[in-house]
Formats: sequence, structure tokens, C-alpha cells
Amino acid sequence: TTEAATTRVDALVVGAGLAGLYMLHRFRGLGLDTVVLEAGDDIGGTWFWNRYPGARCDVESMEYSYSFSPELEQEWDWTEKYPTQPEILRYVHHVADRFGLRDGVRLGTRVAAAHWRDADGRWTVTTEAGEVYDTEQLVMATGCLSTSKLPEIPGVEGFAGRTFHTAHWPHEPVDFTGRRVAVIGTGSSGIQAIPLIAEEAGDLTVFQRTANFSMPANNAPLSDEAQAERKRGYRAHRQAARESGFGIPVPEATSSALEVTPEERRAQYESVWGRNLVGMLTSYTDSIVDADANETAAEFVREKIREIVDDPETAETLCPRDHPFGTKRPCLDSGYYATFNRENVHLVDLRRTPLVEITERGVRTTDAEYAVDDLVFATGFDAMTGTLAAIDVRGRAGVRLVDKWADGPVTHLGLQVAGFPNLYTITGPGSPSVLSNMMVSIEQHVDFVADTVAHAHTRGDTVVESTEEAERAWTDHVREVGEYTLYPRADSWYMGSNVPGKPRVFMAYIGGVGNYRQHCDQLAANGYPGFVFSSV
Ligand code: NA7
Repeated sequence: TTEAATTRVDALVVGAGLAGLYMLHRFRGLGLDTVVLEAGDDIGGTWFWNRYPGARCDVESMEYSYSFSPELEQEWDWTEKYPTQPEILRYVHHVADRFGLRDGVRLGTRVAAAHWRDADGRWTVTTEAGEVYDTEQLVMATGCLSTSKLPEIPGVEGFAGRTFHTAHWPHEPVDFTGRRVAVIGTGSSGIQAIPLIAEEAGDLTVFQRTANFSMPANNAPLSDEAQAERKRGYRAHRQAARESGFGIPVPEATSSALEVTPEERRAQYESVWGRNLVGMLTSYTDSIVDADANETAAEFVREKIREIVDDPETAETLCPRDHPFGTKRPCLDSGYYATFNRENVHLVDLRRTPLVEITERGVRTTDAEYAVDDLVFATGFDAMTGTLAAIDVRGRAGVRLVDKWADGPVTHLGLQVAGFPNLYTITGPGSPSVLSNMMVSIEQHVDFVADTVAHAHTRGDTVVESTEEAERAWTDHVREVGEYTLYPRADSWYMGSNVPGKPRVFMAYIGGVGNYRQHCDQLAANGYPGFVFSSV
């Protein structure tokens, strides 16, 4: 028998997306010998995988970019207000080259297991191919939306035509010209892809389970002047983003939606509609905490849908009614609702006629079979915990992370789990990341992790571990803040409710990225209460 050689490193990072690459950069800055293991065949994470037609970030390009290097932000030029997937991927490659990060990444390497060793205070990490790494630090930069899901119905394997999932899109362009296409799912991915598929397809049938709120992106090329102006004030703008609630600076609300006149409300919503998605959520102090206040925004969007969609019955089916505005991720679109005015596009309401199975010919609901050539699943992800749960992570005394999280994730700051020393989860459950401009959260988390590890090393310690008490207090705080809002009322992926059997827990921190950062900074300034530093 041959024993696989073990690679010994100071730090191992799982995932070479925007988080993992920056973690590599920071750890190298501390002089740590660091390796990033990436399952994909190239870097980029989310932006490597999600190549479906229309894939685009719905945070503006000049906000959705690294701020850690003033030189980088000055030298990189974006072409559009909202960046497409290929443009973000080009940016990721530029960053990797500029900071010499490529040689730290092992591509095509999926992590299978990570076991903590009490004896010498290090992690043994095993890949699916059987390679073994021995590391002091272990950072999961595995993304929040990285384990895709299919509908829970039988028959997918038996379908005779082509199938696609938005999160596993082929690298070559897919031609739908003249074909009969079904899209299942109307979240952000479906809403971005549907208008483009509709232009090509002979016939497109959209299967909608939950109608979603979407706002026109009004995307446009970025003018040189606009870009130059932002670049002149970039530092101040970045700081404002860091201190904001959602990682995007917006004016602070001063009144309740219920204490202004309907005319004033309408004028306010019109002023942000098509311009500023976060603004729709932050127009009033009670927009996401009071059902009646929220309903004013929800009804405003429904009116927009009725204005755009010609057929009244289709318009009503497209109007969201079962969740408050913003409590499922609201979408940005380019012509989504108008697509349903096309003669070749049909909408199937799965609330009325649920999916039954995929047949050889197509999709069968309770009342019909829809024969198609191509089946597109825009059915989302086992969000926030799915990718971590797919890795056999075991902490002190061999405790499995999935067992510890059986009733829902518990974390300290969304970054650490008691009993799992030196393990960090970037944008983990309990962090504000998924309710923010992801880049702002990623940079804050990575900086906090790097600074914490540096602090430990300065003390002469190698092990950092959150206490059970700190973890409980943080998890309670996340829940309390969540319960104060309307978010728990939706069956969203934030709640785990898009995955059958998943505990129904609000997994995100809605206290705001600014407050969260301040809290983290205070912990660091006060000598890290809630963390235990030690050596083995
Ligand atoms: P989402 O937002 O989770 O959307 C998935 C869609 O697929 C959503 O409309 C789901 O309906 C639908 N879906 C999921 N499972 C089923 C089944 N079994 N039957 C019918 N329909 C189903 O994923 P996306 O990829 O669009 O976007 C993910 C995030 O990326 C997004 O939130 C942004 O942050 C960027 P449901 O609403 O669950 O009833």
C-alpha cells in the first residue's frame, strides 16, 4: 500500500471565489504558507459557475468590487452599471494576476473531509481524489449559493431532451433558436435568463411556484465621466458602504411609511424605482419590520406589474402575494414582466397546478403534460449551509458539524463554531453577508479573520476558538433581530424553506453590515472577548 503524501501548510482556504482569493492575499501578507483548494476548473466561484444567459450582478459594478487596494480600484474600468458574469470573471482574473494569486490555487480539487486533531491542534483535510493536507488554519470560503438544487420531483434522468441548471451552465453558448423550452424557477436566475431565452426560443413555458418582486435594472453603459467621478470620491464612498446597513450607501429613512400621505409615498417609491433596489427596502423606518408599511411597497410593485403585463390574469399570477416585499431576495430584471406579453411565452402557476414529474417528453403538472425540447432548472441552491454540510467536517471529540447544526446553524459572528478551533466560515450563517453587498461583507470577514490569526500569532498562540457562550449569545442575537423583522414570514432560502427537511431558521444577520463591523472592531479592540487563544 502506498500512503498518500501529506502536504503541510499554515493555512488552507476552500474556494477560489472572491472570498477565497482575498483570504489568500491576506494570509500571504502575514507570511503564512497558504493553499486554496477549488472544486471548479478555474477561479471565480459563483462567477465561474453561473454562466446562464443574462447572468449579471444586481449590485452596481463600482460597488461590487474589492476596495482593499486603492490602486486596483483606480486602474480597473467597468463597462456597465451592472456587470455581466463574463466581465466579473475577467475582473477576478485581473485581480489574481495583479496580486500573483494563481500559484496558490489548486483547481479541480474538491474537499471531502476536514477533521480537527486535538493532539496537535491542527486540521487534516482530505480531497475527493484522496490528497491529504495538514493545516493550522482552515477557512471555508465556500460561498452561500454554491450547492445547486433540482426540484424534488421524479423523472429528471428520464427526460429525452437537453437539461440545464443555471448554476452549471455549459461554457459554450447554448442555442435555443426555435426550440420548445421550459424554465422552472423564477428567482433571480430565472428572472435574468427568461427574457433572453424567450427571444431565441420558438416557445417558452415558465413554471412559477412563487411570484417574486422584481424591479427594472435600467442597466446602461458606464460613462467615462460617471466612472471618473466615482473614482475621485472612491475612498469616501467605500467607507460609507462599510458603515451602511446593506453595504451600499443610501439615505437613512426618517419616517414611517404609514405617517405620510399616499401621494408622498408614491413619489418616494417612484424616486427609487428602477434606480435603487435597496432604496425600496429603506424608504421608511418600518419598511421591513411592519406588515402594513411593507404592504405599501408591495402594492406599488404589483401596480407596476399590472401596468406592464397586458393580460390581466397573467399579471395577477405574476403579482407576489405570499411574502412581504424584500423578505425573499428581490430581483433586478431587464424586461422580465414584459416578456409575458410575447406570443411565444406562457406562464404556468404551480400553486394552482403543482409539478408532478419530469417525463421523457417534458414537464407534467397535476393537469397537463408540457412537451419540450429543453429543460432549464433555475431552481436555486441549498443555501448557506448546503456546501458546508457536504464536507465531512469534524471538530473537537469528533463532533460533526452537521450534527451540531441539526436544528439550524449556530455560529459566533457567522465566522466561527464553538468546538471547531481555527475553522472560519467566510459569509457563514449568522453573518450579514447575504443581506448585503457581498463584497463589503467578504472583505470585512476576511480582514477580521486575518487580523484575528495575526493577533493569536503575536501572542505566541496557534489556536483560536469561540466559546459556547459567545456562540449562543450571537445566535440568539441573530434570531432576535430577525424576529423583529418580517423576514421570517417568507418561505425563502434565508429560512432554509426551499429545501425540504431543512430546519426553518432565519440564517442571516439583519443588524446591518455597519453595526456588525463596529461590533467586530470592538471585540478586537477589547482583546477578543468570546474567543479563547491557546497553544498546543
Ligand atoms: P432562488 O432565488 O432560490 O430561486 C429558485 C426558484 O426556483 C424559485 O422561484 C423557487 O420557487 C423555484 N423552485 C425551487 N424548487 C422548486 C420546486 N421543487 N418546484 C418549483 N419551483 C421550485 O435561486 P436563484 O438561482 O434564482 O437565485 C439565487 C440568488 O442568487 C438570489 O437570491 C440572489 O441573491 C442571487 P420558491 O420561491 O422556492 O417557491
